Amino acid sequence: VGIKEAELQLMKKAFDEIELGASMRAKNQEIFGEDLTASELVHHIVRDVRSGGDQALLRYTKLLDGLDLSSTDIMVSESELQAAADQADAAVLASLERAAKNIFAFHEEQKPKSWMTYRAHGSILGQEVIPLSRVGIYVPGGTAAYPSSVLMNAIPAIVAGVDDIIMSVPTKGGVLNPYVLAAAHMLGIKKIFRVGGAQAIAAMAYGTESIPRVDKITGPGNLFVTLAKKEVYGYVDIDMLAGPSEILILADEEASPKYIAADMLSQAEHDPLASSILITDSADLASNVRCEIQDQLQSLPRMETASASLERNGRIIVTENIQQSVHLANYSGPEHIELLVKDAFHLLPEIRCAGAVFVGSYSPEPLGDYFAGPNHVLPTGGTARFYSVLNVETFMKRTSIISYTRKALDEVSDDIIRLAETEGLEAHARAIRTRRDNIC
Ligand code: HSO
Ligand code: ZN
Repeated sequence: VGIKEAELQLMKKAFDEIELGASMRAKNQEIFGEDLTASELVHHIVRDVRSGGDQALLRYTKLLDGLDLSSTDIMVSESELQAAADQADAAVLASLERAAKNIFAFHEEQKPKSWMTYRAHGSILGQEVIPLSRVGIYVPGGTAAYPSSVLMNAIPAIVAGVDDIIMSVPTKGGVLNPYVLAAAHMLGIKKIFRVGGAQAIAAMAYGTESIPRVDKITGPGNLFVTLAKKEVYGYVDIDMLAGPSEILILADEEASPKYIAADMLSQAEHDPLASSILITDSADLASNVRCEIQDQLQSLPRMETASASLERNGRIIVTENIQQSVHLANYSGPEHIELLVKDAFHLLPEIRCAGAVFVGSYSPEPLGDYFAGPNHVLPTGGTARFYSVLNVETFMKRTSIISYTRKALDEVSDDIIRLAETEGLEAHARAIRTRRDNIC
């Protein structure tokens, strides 16, 4: 399709290939006295927090984040939460509230129902959908401390009916982003722990003296957080393994280069590892977008991050026709895809692999990031092949219900006995036979 395999591979960032940065390597040496890979380092941290509890958690928080906490200040106090809410700009709070309202409304629609159905001879089969008891939301720190992500993670959990939602947030110097706290306060989340990284994931997975053990951990994080989620998976559930953010724009000659450039930059400003790709069958559009990006980039406050990201993972790909564009888009399986083509809804059924689809010129990605209602925690790195967007069911599990009457069981007894005997499981066969033959 006119594009090299190597180029496509660039779109797919495999975590295993991400090297430990130099400063992390030095820290690594300092802590363990050996040159560990990122996964090995995370393995040590998780193991130590599992066995050492708070003490190990505090030790790693000091070593890796430079934050000297005592057990008593791991949890954010009630007064700190209240103070953040009181100091927050009223207009920002009002916008957060309007966003929350839309997010609640959208997720309410998703709520799965338990059901029961009658089968032959009065037997009943069903499925119960049960909320998880306690979940842990990881909110990244640094420049990625997003209050919008607090809403996106917590609201589906609230709608699902989770009893206890806890949150962990890494902090620079112990100070939390006030809007992250204000968003949590708005939703009634009270247990917020100022720890982050692999050690926080381990603490939520196994529990420590200060942090209760959860059933599931959700929310994006850096490489170490992601590797830690992978490490604890199976002992707790996780939502997904998330990587840097991505946008893929599929456009034809009628699309606006200004809109496209703006949307690509909106993704590029997240992270030097973020990726922004335009696929179009119009060479004219491609070159106009290129100029527009240069123009718009100059005045961007986060120019440095955005240009690093574009240089590394920015692509403009010209195809021969729209079918090729669709093929490539599906192959890449992006986190976000924008369809900026005439008759975009016509194309929609052909998009088989993407976290979220934004249809038409007036549905730019930030609309979904903040406000429309659908979730912004989405599969990345091509994992839209098998992961879904975070949703209400992420916070629920299904249990089957089986209730047969005597007559119903009698009717199928011979089949079950035959199958049990075929598997060499005589006790199974007898459990049926005692009932069939009415031996009490
Ligand atoms: N685009 C990000 C979400 C986000 N954007 C939060 C702004 N704030 C990943 O989907
Ligand atoms: Zn965003």
